[in-house]
Amino acid sequence: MFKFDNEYVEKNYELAKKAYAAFGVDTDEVMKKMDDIQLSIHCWQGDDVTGFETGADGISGGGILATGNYPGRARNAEELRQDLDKAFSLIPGKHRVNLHAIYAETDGKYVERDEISTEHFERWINWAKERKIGIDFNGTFFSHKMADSGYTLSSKDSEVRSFWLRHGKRCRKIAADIGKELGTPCVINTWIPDGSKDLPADRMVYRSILKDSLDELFAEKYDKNHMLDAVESKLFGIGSESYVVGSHEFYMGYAVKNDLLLCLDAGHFHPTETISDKISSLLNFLDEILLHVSRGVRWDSDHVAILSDDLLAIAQEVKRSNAFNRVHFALDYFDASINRIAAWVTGSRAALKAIMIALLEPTKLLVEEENAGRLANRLALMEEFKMLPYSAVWNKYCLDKGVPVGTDWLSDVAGYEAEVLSKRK
Ligand code: RNT
Ligand code: ZN
Repeated sequence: MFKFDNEYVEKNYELAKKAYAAFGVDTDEVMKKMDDIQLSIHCWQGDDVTGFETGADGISGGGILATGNYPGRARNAEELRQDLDKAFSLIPGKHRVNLHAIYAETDGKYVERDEISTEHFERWINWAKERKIGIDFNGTFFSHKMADSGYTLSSKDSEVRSFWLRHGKRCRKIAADIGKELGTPCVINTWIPDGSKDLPADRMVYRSILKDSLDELFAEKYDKNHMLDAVESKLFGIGSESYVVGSHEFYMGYAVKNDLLLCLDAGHFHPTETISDKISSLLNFLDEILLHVSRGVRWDSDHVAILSDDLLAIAQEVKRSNAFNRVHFALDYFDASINRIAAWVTGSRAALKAIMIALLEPTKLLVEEENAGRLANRLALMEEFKMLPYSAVWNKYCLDKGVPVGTDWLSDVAGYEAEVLSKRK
């Protein structure tokens, strides 16, 4: 495989620096800005969204599905943290980890979801403290017998609904504790699978129930320095093809009215609909938003993120709106058919590359052409900027951060697979 030597990387960088300077962009500055970018890296890629509850055997239902049986899935929290450490060592920068309630550590004891508390996340908190990284959180409203009807917080069954309300409230308290302990607000995202395979006769009733449930769930106010609430919509899932209670319009209305973060998952819209154009609209009404960086492929909303036009457009919109301090980039995908560390690294590096390319864009020049009405020039410059030597800046950034350049990290993953993953039965 092609291997970059350091001299090649340095020389290329010097040339790239000149090319960007010609358009008024300081590449050293951009690399400094990259240090402030913290992705929220989802723990659930490491074990196919299984979690550690006693008796758990992978996600079932709930509109999401991890397919594949590549060997080496993390079977417990120790293994998952070890795998995350490996992935983090191959991704430039310092990033957060995103947990789900099912990653509670209960030492072999079955603790019902409406009874979990911060103590079950103590080891995660200590691990994050040692690494000086933040943690984000999610209630888990799927893969559970109380979710088998297809409805949770919007259920007509008050027993089901109150169970999930107790779970959600516990999760918010855990998130607030985590944020306080770590000194960085914990973003807690609420996604529920509620919906229907076939046409509902009464779409209104579930949405009214969900609204009431959310009012109760979010009634308790927490310090925003400790915890930030987000709500995530979806268009359809497996088994909820005809109707999803928490649709985009539903949650957009709810978030705006109640001053929450809205979570936009790139895989949760019509196949030809992208989320990039939504960012500047939402930021006129919301302080902050959460993104789930993912890739929809046909019916699946959760393929490994890649440096696609869509992802680049998202990063450009955030850059052009000068909103990196208001937009949280979280990853959300799960592929069980390939090496899971490689899946983390590929997706994380893709997100960072997109952000770096956006930061390197000579946006000022585009806006000048736009303001002067020279729209042909604006288009021509946009085309030209696609060819700027961002890869040389990216390689230099990786080198400076002490992570492998190019695809050198693949041999690290192969070594880890041989030594660690392949021994897991
Ligand atoms: C599901 C949502 C949700 C989940 C994670 C595991 O469609 O995207 O964000 O993927 O919570
Ligand atoms: Zn998501």
